[in-house]
Amino acid sequence: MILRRMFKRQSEPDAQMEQGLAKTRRGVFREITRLFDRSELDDELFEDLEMLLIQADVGWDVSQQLVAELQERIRQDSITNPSDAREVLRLEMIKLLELATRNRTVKILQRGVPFVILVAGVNGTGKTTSIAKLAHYHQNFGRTVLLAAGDTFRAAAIDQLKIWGERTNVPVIAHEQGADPGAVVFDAVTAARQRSVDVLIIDTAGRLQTKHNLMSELQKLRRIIEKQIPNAPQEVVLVIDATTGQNGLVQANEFTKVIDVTDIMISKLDGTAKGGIAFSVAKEIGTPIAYIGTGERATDMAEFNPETYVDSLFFGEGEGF
Ligand SMILES: Nc1nc2c(ncn2[C@@H]2O[C@H](COP(=O)(O)OP(=O)(O)O)[C@@H](O)[C@H]2O)c(=O)[nH]1
Ligand SMILES: [Mg+2]
Repeated sequence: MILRRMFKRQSEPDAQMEQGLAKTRRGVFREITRLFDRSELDDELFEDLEMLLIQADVGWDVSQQLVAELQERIRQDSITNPSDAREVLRLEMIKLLELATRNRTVKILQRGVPFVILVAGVNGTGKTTSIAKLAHYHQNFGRTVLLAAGDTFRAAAIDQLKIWGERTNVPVIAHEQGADPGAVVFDAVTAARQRSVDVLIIDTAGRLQTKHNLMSELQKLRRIIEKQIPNAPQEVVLVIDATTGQNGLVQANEFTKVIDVTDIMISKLDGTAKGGIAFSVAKEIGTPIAYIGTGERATDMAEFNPETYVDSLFFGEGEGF
């Protein structure tokens, strides 16, 4: 096959994704696109590409794999033009991310039957903010939402969720600081059923110092939810902070070992010039990436789409080629 298509955007632009990835696009990914402005596909180009991918947080193994696949395709298709090679890379990157989305189950929400979302992740990754985003997201579909302040460690954490509740006009079930998170969750599930709420979103604590306790706590919360609503929680969202790079990945793995994470939200993509973390998440964790967080407001979120994501890394409004 000869690639005639020039490197150009194929996907529909997504304003949220594009804006959120501006830093990344102007960072390492700009250098990656520039690599292919060279006149020749020589070894140096592939070495530089691998180095830049690693710098972009794509991860050592995944970067090597991408470059190897690119070289293989170039050989097979007898590609000599760098801009054609760039298009092959683009397609390889999309394919890799599709690995992470193809096994996402389509979830059906039933009016009046609480769809329960349990949100987990290391402290500071952006759980509470992501909950506000998810609340806003479901409100846009006309769904009623209820929040549960399951992170009872700090009073500030409870207050923060309450503030988001006020801002997004969503009621919050909360107990005092230090209360048993299980009791909060029990009350919240009961309230959600009584009020026939469409979506219940549960905040959780994320202290790593007490890893064992933290994980057994999450398992306990899950059992409390299940007892009242069969098949719930229908969604367990793990929040991964894009700015923590490969470290975040290691922590994420701990969670996926213990609770059945159904969906990943990559937060703070606006705060990094790298953005490659999605590729390592796709390859190393395998849990579907469902959402991305691109800022501190409730509206700063997008549904994850591999093609739009890759194109947002390379193109932007008035940018690209
Ligand atoms: N720039 C940016 N900041 C974020 C994003 N998500 C969360 N934050 C910030 O990260 C910090 C920690 O967020 P928080 O929701 O409290 O994390 P939690 O401890 O996991 O609940 C706060 O200052 C948030 O405003 C995001 O997508 N982009
Ligand atoms: Mg929090």
